[in-house]
Amino acid sequence: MDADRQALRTYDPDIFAEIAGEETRQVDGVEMIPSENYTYPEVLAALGSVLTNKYSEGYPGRRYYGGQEHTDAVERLARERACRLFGAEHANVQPLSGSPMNQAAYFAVMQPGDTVLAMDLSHGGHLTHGAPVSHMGKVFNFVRYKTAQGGAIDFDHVMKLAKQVRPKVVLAGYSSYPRDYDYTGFRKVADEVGALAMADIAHIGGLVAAGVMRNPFDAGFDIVTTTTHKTLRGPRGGLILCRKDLAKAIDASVFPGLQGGPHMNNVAGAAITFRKAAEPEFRAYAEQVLANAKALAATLLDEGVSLVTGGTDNHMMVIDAVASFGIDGRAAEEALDRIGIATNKQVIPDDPRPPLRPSGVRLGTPACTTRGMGEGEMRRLGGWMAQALRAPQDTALAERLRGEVRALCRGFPVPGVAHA
Ligand code: DSN
Repeated sequence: MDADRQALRTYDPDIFAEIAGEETRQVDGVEMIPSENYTYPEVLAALGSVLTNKYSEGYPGRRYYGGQEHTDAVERLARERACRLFGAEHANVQPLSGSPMNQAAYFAVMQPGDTVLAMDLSHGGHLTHGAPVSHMGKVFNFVRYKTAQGGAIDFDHVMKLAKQVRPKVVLAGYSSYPRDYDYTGFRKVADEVGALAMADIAHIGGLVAAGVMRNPFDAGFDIVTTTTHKTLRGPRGGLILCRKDLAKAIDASVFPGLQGGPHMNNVAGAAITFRKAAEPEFRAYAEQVLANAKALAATLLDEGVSLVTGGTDNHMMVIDAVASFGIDGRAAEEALDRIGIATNKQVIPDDPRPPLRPSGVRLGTPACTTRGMGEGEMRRLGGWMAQALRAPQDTALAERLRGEVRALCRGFPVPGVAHA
């Protein structure tokens, strides 16, 4: 054990024990929440570095505090690498996470009360895409489109809505939608009504960076936001990419508009992440994330499981647990937790059930792919999941499957965890 860990163990054994417990949980279980991943040891080192001590309000070369020679260099590297990776003209690397990132983007280009066309939450949109319970849903006028049968976007419907409500922003993006988008369709809608086209690719940022999913900038989007910790595999954080002429407004909206000092240890971690994501190994990982999702979806479909939209084109899928097993999403999440597979309950399109007891459960393959699991492991896991969900009360079965999952996990180390 290194000296810092030893010091923590001595000083605060309670917190030390919880961190050690979480390490064991991550090692012994399969992480299938599609927004989670294991970051790189190099990123963990940056997060735990002295950069966490530094206040850096402002931007490189224009700060409100002294002593910025190293933080300026870090932020410049992060911005340059992000622009290169995504083909963007400007990058703001300071948003603390996904929600502030989208809030800052909205306030950069809209006034309170302006209209945004975005995806309905139950069809896959995110809270910050105008859910009435979110602050953004109160500040801006979100009009929300739904997906058509099978999950496709009905662009005639989106166009009709846009002509009616004349949005300032047409937003493409989701946190629970297992298909890819035709960004040119959204661009056409935005052009027709003189709106900006913005994409929130928080979930698929890593897959877009690797070139295995479509990049909204290729369709001429104006603003693209992504978190840095999901498929990108970096530290928790947000990234706003945009056209050069929007850079000033975006930067002013992040700081001083919404935030104070950026977390420079995170910015350093993001810079490392963007460098990693440009390497051939990352492309191989991203291809495997998609192959694993296809294999897992095919296994579940073979088991007679009902998947929202009938399958997946990205890293995630949503099981309709009520239709498949006659249990709600919370019961399904708990049954899978008992066998060591972490997932999350999820609303499905026009779900008649409440958010804490919805009809669905959402799964994804980024984290287990980072550990090195492949299609063979997905087939085994899919079979175990179906067994567990068919008999959620069977404790002997759950115990046996828990043992199988633990044994499987032992063959796939978690990056950054030194011990098993
Ligand atoms: N919490 C993220 C997710 O799980 O999709 C989005 O904010």
